[in-house]
Amino acid sequence: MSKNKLTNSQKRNVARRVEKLHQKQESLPGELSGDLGPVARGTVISRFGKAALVEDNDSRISFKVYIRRTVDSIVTGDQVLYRPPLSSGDDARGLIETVLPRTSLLSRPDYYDGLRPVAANLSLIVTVSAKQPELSTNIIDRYVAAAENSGIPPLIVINKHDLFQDAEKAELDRILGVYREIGYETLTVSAAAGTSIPALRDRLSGETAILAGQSGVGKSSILNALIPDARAEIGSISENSNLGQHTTTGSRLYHLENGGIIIDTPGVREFGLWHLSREELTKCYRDFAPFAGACRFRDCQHKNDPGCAVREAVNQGKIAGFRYENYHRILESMTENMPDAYRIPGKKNSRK
Ligand SMILES: Nc1nc2c(ncn2[C@@H]2O[C@H](COP(=O)(O)OP(=O)(O)OP(=O)(O)O)[C@@H](O)[C@H]2O)c(=O)[nH]1
Ligand SMILES: [Mg+2]
Ligand SMILES: [Zn+2]
Repeated sequence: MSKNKLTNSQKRNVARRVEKLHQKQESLPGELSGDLGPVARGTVISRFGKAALVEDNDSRISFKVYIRRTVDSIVTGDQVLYRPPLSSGDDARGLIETVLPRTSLLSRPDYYDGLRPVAANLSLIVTVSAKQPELSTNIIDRYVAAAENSGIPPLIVINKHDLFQDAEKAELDRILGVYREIGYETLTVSAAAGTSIPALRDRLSGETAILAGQSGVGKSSILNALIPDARAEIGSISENSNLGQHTTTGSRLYHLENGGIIIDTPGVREFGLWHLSREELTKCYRDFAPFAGACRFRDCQHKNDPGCAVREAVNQGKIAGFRYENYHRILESMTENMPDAYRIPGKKNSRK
């Protein structure tokens, strides 16, 4: 994937940093100095608290590592310069020295902690939905908007195809047809029955993809179907709430035999979009673009405004009604559920 390759100037930068790090031993924490091997390039497989698991890019051997305090943030998928531990005991730890420039970053606003990076260097966001816990175009639209905003293309995957009745399959086809018409890829699979798993595996060849979606839609089940050796833990759907039980607790990167990379993530209740302004969300609605410029007013809210070309396109069937409704529902929920940090102090329902 050309997208994941470093430019020449980035390569020169990396070479310079490796050179510097080779010269500089003195700033290592006392207990680590001397126990570390030479600087090498690695991929962050997972992150836990102040430590991480890094896989060497040449040998594919994984090491537990600490993260140098000067390193800002580390997420699954990051490319790093690190030193492996020289001993092989259980307590042995290497050290991440630097994070290399990211080609892309998927972030998610956390209610308490602000915008948090989810995974780096992605080339594809696989948004997973399923009949269970709930098939919702609103949720799909949230992930599609997050993908658009981060400049990473989405692949809309519907799992648990085995659970759909024939009439429901027709409705599902209609919905997916809308997304395909806009230009998004879609794929219906069943992790349980193995349906279209080979097609998904082929599609992921050469990509760095993330499995994203609500808890219980079957992200880890899809991962295990793609890579049986992954043996990721699978949870059940609660009979009381019909929700997943947040079985996967941290993101983790896996290699496919065909060279693809896939990252399994914990399910989230709601992929928040508070960090986007109304204009930014509108830009994420690619199907609105041909019309939004033709609205009578420049600051058109695309609601009841006179001369709204977007609403007119919906009336004429040129924009799907559910996309338009989701757009407004997302906007409303963005303001309603927005953490105070994003609000203008003293002004209810207003964003900074
Ligand atoms: N019928 C059916 N059930 C499935 C399928 N894929 C997954 N499941 C079931 O869905 C439930 C949740 O699966 P997981 O793979 O743990 O879901 P997840 O998305 O990884 O959930 P979190 O890790 O909590 O985010 C389990 O009971 C699976 O057996 C499928 O294709 N068909
Ligand atoms: Mg899981
Ligand atoms: Zn308008």
